Amino acid sequence: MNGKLIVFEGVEGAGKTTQMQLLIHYLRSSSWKICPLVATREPGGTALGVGLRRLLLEPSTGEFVSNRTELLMYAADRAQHVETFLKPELAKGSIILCDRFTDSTIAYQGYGRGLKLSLIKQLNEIATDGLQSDLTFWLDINVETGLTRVRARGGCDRMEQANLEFHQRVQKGFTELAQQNPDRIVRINADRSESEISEEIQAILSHRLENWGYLNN
Ligand code: Z5A
Repeated sequence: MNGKLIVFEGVEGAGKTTQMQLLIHYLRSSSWKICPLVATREPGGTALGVGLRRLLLEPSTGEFVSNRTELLMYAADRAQHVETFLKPELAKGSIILCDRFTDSTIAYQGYGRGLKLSLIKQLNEIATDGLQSDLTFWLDINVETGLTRVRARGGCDRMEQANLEFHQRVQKGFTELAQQNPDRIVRINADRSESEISEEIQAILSHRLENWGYLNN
C-alpha cells in the first residue's frame, strides 16, 4: 500500500509541533498496524532544507529578503523535500506527519505577503510535482493567542516579528483554504487544552485510517 501524507497547518503558536508529538505517541502506543511512521517539516525536512530554513528564519543577518526571493526559497525547500524524502517514504508505505506544506505558502506568501495566488499555486505544482496531502489538520487559533504562546516560549524569528495585520491576513488565508477544500482540510479548534485537541485529532485520523484500509487490532 502507498503511504499517506498528513499535514499540520496553522498560524504561529497554534500547537502543530505539540499535536504532532502527541499523535506520534498515540500511533506508536496503539495497535494500528502502521509501519513505518515518520515526522518531518517545512522548511527544513532535508539537509539542504535545514540550510534554507536558517537563511529564511534567522533574523540576525539583517539583509532584506524580497517577497519573491522568500517564495522561491520555500519552493526550493519543498521541491527537495518532495523529491528526496516525501516521495520515497510514500513509496515505502510510510505514514508521514508533516509540519506545514503547500497551504502555508498560499497563506503566508499569498495572503500574508500579497503575492499573486495563481503564481503560488503554479509554483506549488512545480515544487510538489502534483503531490497533495491526504489529510490536513488546520489548527485554528486566534492569531493573538498563538503569538502570545510563542512569545511566552521566548525568541522570535523573522516571520514571528511581522506585524499583527500580516498574521491576520495569513489566518484569513487558512480560513479560505479550509472552506475551499473541505475534504482535504479539517478544521480543529486549537483554543482548547492539548489533550482535548489531541483526542479529536486521534478520532478523526483513526476514522480515516480505517477508510484507507489500515487495521487496528
Ligand atoms: N512558512 C512560510 O512562510 N511559507 C511556507 O511555505 C512554509 C513556512 C512551509 C516556519 O517556522 C515558518 O515558515 C512559519 C511560516 C513560514 N512562520 N513562522 N514563524 P516554524 O516551523 O518555526 O514556526 P511554526 O510552524 O509557526 O512553529 P511554532 O511557532 O513553534 O508553532 P506551533 O508548532 O504551531 O506550536 P507549538 O510549538 O506546538 O506550541 C507553541 C507554544 O504553545 C509552546 O510553548 C507550547 O507548549 C504551547 N502550546 C501548545 N499547545 C497548547 C495548548 N493547547 N494550550 C496552551 N499552550 C499550548
